[in-house]
Amino acid sequence: MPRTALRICPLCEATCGLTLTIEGTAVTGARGDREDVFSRGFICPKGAAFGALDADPDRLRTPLVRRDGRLREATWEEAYEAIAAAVPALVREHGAQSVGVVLGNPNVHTMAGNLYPSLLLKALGTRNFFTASTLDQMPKHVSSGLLFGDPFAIPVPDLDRTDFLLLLGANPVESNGSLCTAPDFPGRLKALRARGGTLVVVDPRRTRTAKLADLHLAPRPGSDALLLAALAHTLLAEGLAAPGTLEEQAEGLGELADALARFTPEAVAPACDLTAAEIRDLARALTAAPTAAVYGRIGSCTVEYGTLASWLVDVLNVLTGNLDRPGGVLFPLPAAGPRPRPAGPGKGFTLGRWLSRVSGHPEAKSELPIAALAEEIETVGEGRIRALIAIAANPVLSAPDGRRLDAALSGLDFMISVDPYLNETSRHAHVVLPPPPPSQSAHHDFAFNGFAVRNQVRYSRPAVPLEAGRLDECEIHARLVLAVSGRYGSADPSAVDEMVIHGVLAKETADPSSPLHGRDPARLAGLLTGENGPERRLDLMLRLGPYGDRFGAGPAPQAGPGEGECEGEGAGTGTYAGGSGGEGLSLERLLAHPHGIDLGPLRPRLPGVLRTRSGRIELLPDPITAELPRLRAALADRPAALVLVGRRHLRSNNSWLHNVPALTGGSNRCTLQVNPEDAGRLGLTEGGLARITADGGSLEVPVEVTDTVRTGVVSLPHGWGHDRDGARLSVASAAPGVNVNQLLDGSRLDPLSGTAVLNGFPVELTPLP
Ligand SMILES: Nc1nc2c(c(=O)[nH]1)N[C@H]1C(S)=C(S)[C@@H](COP(=O)(O)OP(=O)(O)OC[C@H]3O[C@@H](n4cnc5c(=O)[nH]c(N)nc54)[C@H](O)[C@@H]3O)O[C@H]1N2
Ligand SMILES: Nc1nc2c(c(=O)[nH]1)N[C@H]1C(S)=C(S)[C@@H](COP(=O)(O)OP(=O)(O)OC[C@H]3O[C@@H](n4cnc5c(=O)[nH]c(N)nc54)[C@H](O)[C@@H]3O)O[C@H]1N2
Ligand code: SF4
Ligand SMILES: [Mo]
Repeated sequence: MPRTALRICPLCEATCGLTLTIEGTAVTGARGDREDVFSRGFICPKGAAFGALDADPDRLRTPLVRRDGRLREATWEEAYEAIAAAVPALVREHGAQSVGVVLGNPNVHTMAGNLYPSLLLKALGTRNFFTASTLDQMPKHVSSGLLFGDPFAIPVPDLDRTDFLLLLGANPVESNGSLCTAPDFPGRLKALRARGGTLVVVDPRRTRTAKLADLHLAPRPGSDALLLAALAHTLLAEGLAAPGTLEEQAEGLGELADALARFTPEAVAPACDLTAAEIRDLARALTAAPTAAVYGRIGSCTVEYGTLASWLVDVLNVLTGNLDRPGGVLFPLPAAGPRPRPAGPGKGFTLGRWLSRVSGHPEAKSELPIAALAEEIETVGEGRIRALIAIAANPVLSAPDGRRLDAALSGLDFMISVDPYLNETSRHAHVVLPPPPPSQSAHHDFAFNGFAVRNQVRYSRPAVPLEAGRLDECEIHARLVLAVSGRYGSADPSAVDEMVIHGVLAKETADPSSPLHGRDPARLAGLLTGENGPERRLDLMLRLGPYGDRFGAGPAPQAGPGEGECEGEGAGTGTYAGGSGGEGLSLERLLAHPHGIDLGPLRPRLPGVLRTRSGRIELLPDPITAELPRLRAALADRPAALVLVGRRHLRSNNSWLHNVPALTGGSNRCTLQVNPEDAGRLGLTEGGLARITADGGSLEVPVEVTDTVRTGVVSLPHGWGHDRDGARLSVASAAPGVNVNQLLDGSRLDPLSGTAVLNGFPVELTPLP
């Protein structure tokens, strides 16, 4: 008899609740969980293909260890012994910097990826740390770090209540949203319009999202910072700025007009390829709306002025009085996150505390640009990366110049991949540690609940028991921590979790401001429930979090207005009405609500979230002031004749979803979209081939002529080009498609964040016979 089990979908940031149909140990169906407190039954084709993805026969079932140059199946013992024999010795001989760590995107979608990498980094002591963030949202972390003192204090649009959404460089109808976790983003956009609200989309392509908009502007790629600066300039120059109570909370408001003086609509219009009137009208509409939210994503981050654009997004939210107010942009309060602390000065956020060895790139949020990984491996000298640990990362396809990185990886002394697939990157590993398929893993969204448009909490236990011979990914990580620190075999993997639990409780019980002050840490640890280390850690985080039961200690002192006292709304199923004392949240309580617990709409959280040195919003921080001249200089640049942007497809996900026939069937999606006017001028025809050339090399691509992309812009998606030897991707390797990132050489970066410029870089096109 088939049974059903609930599982939160890990395939994108929308975090939909799925109801899986299970026969034996196989997932034979997936539909949206209508009772899920957040997603209410929504599902997309990727979630529907959960079963096929889960059962992909190319998924690795056992570890692989390289012997005599070849990767061979091995036992877990053999795999970890190989790591324990290699890594500590390398560190002893060449120092901590000789081991690099790369974390890829799925880490934010797994419990393991959220709970262990910081322990791994601490055990290694390396500064050679790279993640997908420098191909993605690092500009937003940097701007939030500078503005609010906390790189994770990223306000999200109040999608369900706003009157006006200005969306730049995002295509949530295909991507399902990012840094704005909202199951059924498309439905929420339609609801915005249905309630009389306005949607403005800024994108050089007429995307499916743009088609839903009241207004679509298609400026030149890379010009968002200029456009946003001109919007801010207009508000200030026309006396339209209305920051309201934010005025007392922000520093630098008075200096902003001067700093942005040069960015008049007339001055930026030619660079953006918009008219000054369009810019002024948009600024006026933005302030005229009762509430409004400005939101920028990939297309405004992975560009030359990504940090400035990300900063200006929130400058506009401040100038319009929409930061931290319902209907504007708000800071979520996740259940497993830290308890709100009282307002006051914090440590602030500092950039460039150290530099990369070869090119001297400044760190941001302890990370170095992933575009600089290859040179850190190749360049001989003290501190060279000799060993690499790649977890859920495929930088050979996702980062600039895969060919160079490919070659660099093949020269490593030792490499570990924690990855379910033998792919373009993991094929270089000496040890591959494969996590089980998602049906066999528990799930909680540590990361995305911090960016969700509604406070809520959900947890799913494994839908299917762990197959014999498998290790849970949490245990894979815990053992890895032990193995690299020379403790493999002498400690149980659960000791890693207990050490964390003990550390947290020791700190809390010693802290006079903690509700646990003076209590016995060992006794509290004994009160934790959960079947394993990760569950006990989740229980601890929930209980100490903003809605937690605080081990019965009663409500914590209120930090911000309304913080943590979530009464929920109405009496819908799973609506949370606790908030203090014994009624608070714990793993046990959460398990009693398998469809999740709604914690209510987002609420204002200022000034509690601020961690700047001043204790205020620092609207014009020094690194930004120092960067503005570069943007001013851009006003005089002659734009390139043709630039490239990316695009996402609903049935894909970066580089790793191309091995599932259910998601890849049909025509080749890796086409170069060209506007008819450009195609005519260049002699390109629909279905014909073109050679495209840029800094990093050239590619042959099939041409798709379409007016959904504006003139002067072509579009090619990323994550394709699975034709390298030694991978085990039987479906993907047969698919056509090229690696767009081969067009880049890694030298174009947003300097403040180290983020690679993946959008808006110059290309040349020639037709091929
Ligand atoms: N040109 C261009 N390049 C881009 C982008 C773009 O827009 N344009 N987007 C960028 C962005 S936003 C991102 S986030 C990066 C993503 O780039 P990466 O961080 O490299 O992520 P993926 O390409 O998704 O590859 C994920 C890897 O994780 C593995 N994996 C899947 N599930 C699991 C799991 O549960 N556990 C473990 N351990 N491994 C797993 C997969 O097999 C794969 O090897 O790409 C970036 N690259
Ligand atoms: N189906 C699917 N969903 C995904 C992913 C996926 O690969 N496939 N990846 C996931 C990941 S890792 C992420 S980070 C998110 C990203 O989610 P989104 O931020 O929504 O990313 P995209 O869909 O790439 O949309 C970026 C848009 O920016 C536009 N653009 C390019 N350059 C510029 C510019 O200079 N200015 C402006 N204003 N626009 C520009 C592009 O045309 C594109 O439409 O999606 C996630 N969800
Ligand atoms: S929208 Fe995202 S989370 Fe929801 S089903 Fe699709 S892939 Fe999964
Ligand atoms: Mo991403």
